Amino acid sequence: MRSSSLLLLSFLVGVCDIQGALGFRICAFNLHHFGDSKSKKSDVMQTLTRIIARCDVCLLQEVRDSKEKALPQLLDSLNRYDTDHVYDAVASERLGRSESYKEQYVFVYRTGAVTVTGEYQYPDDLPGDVDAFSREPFVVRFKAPKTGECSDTFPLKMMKIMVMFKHLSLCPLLSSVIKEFVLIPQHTTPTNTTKELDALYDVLQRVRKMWKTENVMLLGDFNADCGYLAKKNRKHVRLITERNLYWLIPDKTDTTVRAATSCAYDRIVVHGESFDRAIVPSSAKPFNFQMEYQLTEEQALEVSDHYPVEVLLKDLPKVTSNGASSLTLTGTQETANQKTTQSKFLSLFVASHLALQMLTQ
Ligand SMILES: [Ca+2]
Repeated sequence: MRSSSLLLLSFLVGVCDIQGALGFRICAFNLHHFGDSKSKKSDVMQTLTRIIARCDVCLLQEVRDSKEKALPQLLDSLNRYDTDHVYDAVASERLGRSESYKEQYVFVYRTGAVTVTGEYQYPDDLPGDVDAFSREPFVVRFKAPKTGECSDTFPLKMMKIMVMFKHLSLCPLLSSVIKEFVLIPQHTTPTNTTKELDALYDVLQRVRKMWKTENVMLLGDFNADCGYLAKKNRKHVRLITERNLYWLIPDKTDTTVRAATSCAYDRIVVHGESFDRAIVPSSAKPFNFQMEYQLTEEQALEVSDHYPVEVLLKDLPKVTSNGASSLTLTGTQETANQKTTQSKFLSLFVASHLALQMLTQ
């Protein structure tokens, strides 16, 4: 392959990495007793809205909305705050062994970015291990049509026009992106963390088999650190020991708001190499909303005692409906200008490469 071709190829891969860095954001947030009283605090609701509006899909935990008013209010607030997107939610039943204490799992998502293609409330009926969980995973399958389109996308279409790549499919280079994935949420019971984390492995196997998919992410407040998950017990947790599982939030991470504590309670784990490849490298991290929004510790604790954790999936540039070479991605508002700049840069590069071809022929 000629050097100009290699240059173009490396540029293309580079561009895809840049685009990936803009990404599709999945978040998990323990809202710490989210219900009626929290929904009446307007500053808290405003901060929650700003946090959740950063995400294409956001798992909420500790939703204790017995009056069923707080969640609709939060959705309303999101849709008023971010008019570029429409937010909807899918929620589990109220889960828990005790009648007096129950929580819901809720997935808030942008309707333009994903569609829900399946829901499965894990029945916790595994023979020999019935009732392993206090809050059984509410598993949801999502289709994200805007991630991972490989054919007829810009710049691929342009590349096909070019002599050098007429017979070369570039799709394998972009195989790290995925279109459909499953999220398994879990908020473990602190006193039963080891057991519940291990049992998540059984949930994973059942979901893989049931939906014939490898693209599964497990996420939530696993309480997977400090006093709740002793180092000596980790060898008993298949979610840690089994192969093909990637823990994206490292053990040294602090997902707690209190300055006095540092524990990696909240985690994101992906199953399978292809899903792992679809992750933007080093993008998994807590979102320190206290620092970001310049809150005092007290103000931040009003919102939650946890930071959300988040991760970016790579996605691809596309031709817009008006045929222009601008890029349409599922990222957030603040990245829009970057995308346009990159698009112009890419157009310029392709044009100059074509000119070079003509001159050298
Ligand atoms: Ca149970």
